[in-house]
Amino acid sequence: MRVIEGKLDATGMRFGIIASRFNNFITERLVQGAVDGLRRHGADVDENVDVAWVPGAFEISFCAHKMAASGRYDALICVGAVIRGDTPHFDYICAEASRGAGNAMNQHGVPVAFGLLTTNTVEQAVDRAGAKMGNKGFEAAVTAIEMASLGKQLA
Ligand code: INI
Repeated sequence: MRVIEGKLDATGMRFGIIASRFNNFITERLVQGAVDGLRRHGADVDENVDVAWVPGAFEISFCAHKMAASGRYDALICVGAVIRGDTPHFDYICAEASRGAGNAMNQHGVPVAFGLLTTNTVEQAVDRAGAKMGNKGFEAAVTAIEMASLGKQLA
């Protein structure tokens, strides 16, 4: 049996992080977590990591497509924070962000990790941005490394 699985070694790999500014008190922490996750697994974050900021999670899709199409990255990491309000706006934004990230991944063959928080409350978002529930930016970075490694093996 041949087992194929990604390694958690980001040495020499290039990553793009797409971060939304909306709720930036959360998303800056997610970016920090993602960069920390890449650095601690061997990425040269000064040379090989780009961070692109977009206004809100709705715009993640556009940026993910552009960065995936550029051929510059082994994997992309999307981070953002959508917090439910009183109207259905939340659902439209989350749907577009997830659809866009998935399409960018599959259309361009570049792994895209989805570190978008979609929460009912601010507290739930804080918990997932470096508090009780860890840092989803860090987790997304580890996923991106694993998938980039797997992608290279499958190429
Ligand atoms: N964008 C977010 O990233 N999170 C939110 O919680 C949010 N809310 O609540 O409205 C949000 N809205 C902005 C949206 O992503 C777009 O930037 C805007 O609609 C312009 O296209």
